[in-house]
Amino acid sequence: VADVVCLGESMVTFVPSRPGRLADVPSFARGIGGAESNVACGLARAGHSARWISRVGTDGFGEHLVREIAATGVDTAYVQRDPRRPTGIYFRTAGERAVGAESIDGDGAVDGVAASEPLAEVLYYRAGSAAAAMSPALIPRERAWSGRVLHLTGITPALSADCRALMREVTARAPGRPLVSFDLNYRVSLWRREEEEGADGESGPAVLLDLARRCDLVFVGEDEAEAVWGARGPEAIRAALPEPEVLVVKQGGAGATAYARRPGEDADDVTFEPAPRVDVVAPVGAGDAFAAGFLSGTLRGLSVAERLRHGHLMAAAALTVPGDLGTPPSRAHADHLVALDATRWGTL
Ligand code: KDG
Repeated sequence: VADVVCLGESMVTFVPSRPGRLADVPSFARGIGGAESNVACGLARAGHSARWISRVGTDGFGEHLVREIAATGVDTAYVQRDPRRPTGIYFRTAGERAVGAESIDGDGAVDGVAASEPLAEVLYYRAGSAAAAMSPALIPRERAWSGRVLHLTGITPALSADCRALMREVTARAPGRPLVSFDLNYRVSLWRREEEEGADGESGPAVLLDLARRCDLVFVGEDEAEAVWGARGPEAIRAALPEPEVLVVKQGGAGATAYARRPGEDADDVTFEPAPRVDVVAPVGAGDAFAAGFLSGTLRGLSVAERLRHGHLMAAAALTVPGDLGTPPSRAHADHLVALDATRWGTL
């Protein structure tokens, strides 16, 4: 039994080899991306057994993805290969905020962004990918669930009607199901396409709310919750989403607030932990690293405050590199820092 099973699409990522707009840069460096595999890699690097379940094409990009993810220690034995569909890819720049055809950090809004602040452009080429064909027939349910935690995100239901059916199946409440963790990851342009062209015309906000309500642990960014549900601030978000036992609201550079229902009661314990100061290189992957840190703390039975600090620590490692995956501190160093308040960490 794996500690954590992560299910979702990963893509080969192309990041400009020198700063600039997609329109201008002449060449790109290849990396890997995918919210759920990022979480699996973070957990594997933190010493947990992690499995990633997905589909890739039989092309070289699929081979590269599986090889790179397996190299971090993740079990990739259940990744399916599809000879008829390609592996998804995407191009992005490394700005502070996402904007353009596709948004990586939720709403893609440019309002309020200072002219000097660099903007990220994101272009996905993933429609019709091998992973978009994930469906309830993907793998036998008992194998998918042979973990203590099943981690999912709101990207998968934005890929296709089949993916939405799969998400509903794996989040159905059934005896003996693992702890189901869900990171909202609202990708507005994927939903726009699905809402316009999807077979069922389902709306992103409604699908995401329904799915989040079926999960035990939910991560949401304050900005994205406002963009998707119009809920402003942690209290309003908790009021809109009272079902999960634990709700974590990420508040950017300020920190994160966790609502954890007291066993047998209707009331929550509310814990805020400030984020450490970091010199941000690229924000992509930080949310995934945060989830990996929080999940690692959950698996190790740490307090909610310590889980949040572990999340911040892993996020800081991802924020300070251009790619999705940072190098987290050693277990001993992490344990030392997690025992302290982030205000005593200094700049990471
Ligand atoms: O969280 C980082 C991911 O957004 C990135 O790796 C790409 O999975 C991705 C997506 O669908 O946006």
